[in-house]
Amino acid sequence: MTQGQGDYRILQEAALRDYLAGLPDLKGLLGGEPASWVITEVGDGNLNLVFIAKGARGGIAVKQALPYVRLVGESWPLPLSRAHFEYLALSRQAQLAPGLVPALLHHNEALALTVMELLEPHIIMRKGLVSGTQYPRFVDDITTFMARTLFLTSDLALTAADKKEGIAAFAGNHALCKITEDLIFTDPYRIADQNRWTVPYLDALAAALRDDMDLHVAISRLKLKFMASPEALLHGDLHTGSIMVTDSQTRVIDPEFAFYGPMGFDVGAVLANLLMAYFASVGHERSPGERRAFEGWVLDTVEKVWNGFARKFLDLWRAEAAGDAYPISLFAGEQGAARLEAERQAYMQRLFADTVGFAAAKTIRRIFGLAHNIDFELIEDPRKRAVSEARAVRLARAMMVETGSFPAIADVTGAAKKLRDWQPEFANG
Ligand code: SR1
Ligand code: MG
Repeated sequence: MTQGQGDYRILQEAALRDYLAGLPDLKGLLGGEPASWVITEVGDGNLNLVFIAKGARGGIAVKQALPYVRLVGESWPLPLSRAHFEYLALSRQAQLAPGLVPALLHHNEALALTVMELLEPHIIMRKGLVSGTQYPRFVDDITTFMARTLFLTSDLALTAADKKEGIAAFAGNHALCKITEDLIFTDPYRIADQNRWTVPYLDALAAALRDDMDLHVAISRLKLKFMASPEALLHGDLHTGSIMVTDSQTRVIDPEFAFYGPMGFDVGAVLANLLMAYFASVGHERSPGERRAFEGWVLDTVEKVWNGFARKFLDLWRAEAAGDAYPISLFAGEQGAARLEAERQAYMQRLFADTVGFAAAKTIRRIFGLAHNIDFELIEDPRKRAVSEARAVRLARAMMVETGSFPAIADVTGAAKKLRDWQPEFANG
C-alpha cells in the first residue's frame, strides 16, 4: 500500500492518470481504459490538491500536498511531510474509530500523495449547514470519534512508553502546529498583514481586540496549553469543513494538523463551528424566522456533542483504563472507587473549561484572521454578515475571558440564544 520511490513532482491530471494506470489495484478499482477515466481537481481547501478520479467501475479520491500554502501561493512554503503525518493519523484513527474515516487505498511518501475511498454522496458538512440541513447521525458519530481517538491515545489508556512513542511519531509536524500557533493564537490580536474582517462594520471591534489585555492574557494561556500539553493524538483541525456527511454517515477527513496536544482543542473546534453555523444562519434566511427549526437543532447538537462526548469518554475510562496514569492500586475499596470517580468528574470539568476557551479562539480566528469560513462569507450583504459575526465574537470573548461563568454546556447555548437577536451599534446604520 505504501510506496516510497520516485521524486516529488506536482501531478496534474495527465500525469496522475499515468501514475494511477501503473498501480494494478487502483486501475482495477477504477475499471475500463485509463484514457476513459474522468479526473477532476476539486480541492477547495487552503493547502492541497484534491482530485476525484472516476472510471467504468468506481471512483477514488487523491490528495497531494503542495510544497506551499495553496491559499497564499509559493511565497509561503510548507513541508510535504504533512502528507506523511496525515496518512499516519488516518491509519491510527481507522484503528481507534473504525468506519469514521475514509478507507486508505495507497500512499506515496515521496509524492506526498494519498489515495482514499471516494466518499459519495457525502458532502462537506459546512456546506450542508449553510443550506440549513440537519444531520441525524452526526452527534453519535462525532462523539464516538472524539471519545475514542482522544481517550485511547492518552495516558489514561496507554503505558507511559507507548504514549511517548506516539508523541515522538508526530513531533515532526511542528510546521503545521506553527500555522495554528500564529493564525489562531496570535495574529487576530495584533496587526498582521494577512488579517481581514468585514469592513467597515467590524473595524472598531478589530481595533478593540488589539487593545484588550484581558483577552491577550486569555489567548496566551490557551496558546501555551496548545503548545505544551501533549494529552492525546488530536485531529488538529476538526472544523465542519473536515467532516463529510450524509443523513446516515459521518466521515472525518484531513488530519494533516495531527499532533499530541490538549483534548479540548478538538472538542472546542467542533463546538465553535456549530456555534458559527448558528450565528450565521439568520444571514441565510430568505424570510424572517425561516431557519428557526434548524437553529434549534444546531444548539441542541452543541449540547448533545459535549454531553455525548463526556459520557462516552467516561465510559471508556471506567471500562478501559489500562494506562499508567491513575494506577488502580491506589484506589482500592469503596472509598478509593468513590475518590477516583470524583476525580474523573473533576477531570471532565477541567476539560470542559479548556473546550470553552479553545472554541472561543477558533471563532475569533475565523472572523479576524487569514482563513475565514463560508458560514459567514456566503452572507452577501456585508452589514448582515458583520451582525452575525459580531454576535459570535461577543459570545467568544465572554467564553475566553470569563470561562468560569460557563460551567455547563447549557450556559454556552443559553448565552448563544440570548445573542440571537442582539443588535450591535452598526446594525441599522
Ligand atoms: C494557511 S492554512 C489556514 C487554515 O487552513 C486549515 O484548514 C487550518 O484551519 C489552517 O489554520
Ligand atoms: Mg483541512
